[in-house]
Amino acid sequence: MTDASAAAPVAVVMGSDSDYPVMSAAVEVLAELGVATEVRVVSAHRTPEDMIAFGLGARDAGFSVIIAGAGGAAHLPGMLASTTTLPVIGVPVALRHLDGLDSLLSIVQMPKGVPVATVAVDNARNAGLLAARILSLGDAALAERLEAFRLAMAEASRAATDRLPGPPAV
Ligand code: RP5
Repeated sequence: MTDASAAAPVAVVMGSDSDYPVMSAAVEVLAELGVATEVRVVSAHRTPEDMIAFGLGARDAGFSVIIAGAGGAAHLPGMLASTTTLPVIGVPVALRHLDGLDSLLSIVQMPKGVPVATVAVDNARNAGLLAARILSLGDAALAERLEAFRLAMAEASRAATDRLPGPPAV
């Protein structure tokens, strides 16, 4: 799936199409913020040559940030980070076993020199928001949209008090 209308600044890649139900949250929040994405499956294990080619070419392809999600032996984010100097945000995808702890540790425990900014298990929405924050460093309009997003979230949080059930009568 590709947004071919403009060079997308964010690549959202994942090890398998089975990751998409989690990874779609990154695509959605970036769309809410007016940021185009290019989405593709690139597997560190099933298509390693494609993964390396993608990482090596990512900057020249016009991407500014890569969001990479994978589950289990989740090597994709780290391997991409080893092939590019673009910022890579890793999303640990929880699989049926081990509750995503395997994915989390596979992504977060990178060696010195090869950083991956890792979000919480299955929290692709935060990966999208972090990518937007990085892009906003050079995009004042996006920074304004992020601020509006932050204020709306605060308002929604305050309004949540009104939805709490009252205390029982004493
Ligand atoms: C990982 O293996 C993928 O990122 C996915 O989370 C996991 C399982 O992939 P499938 O067997 O569902 O294709 O590489």
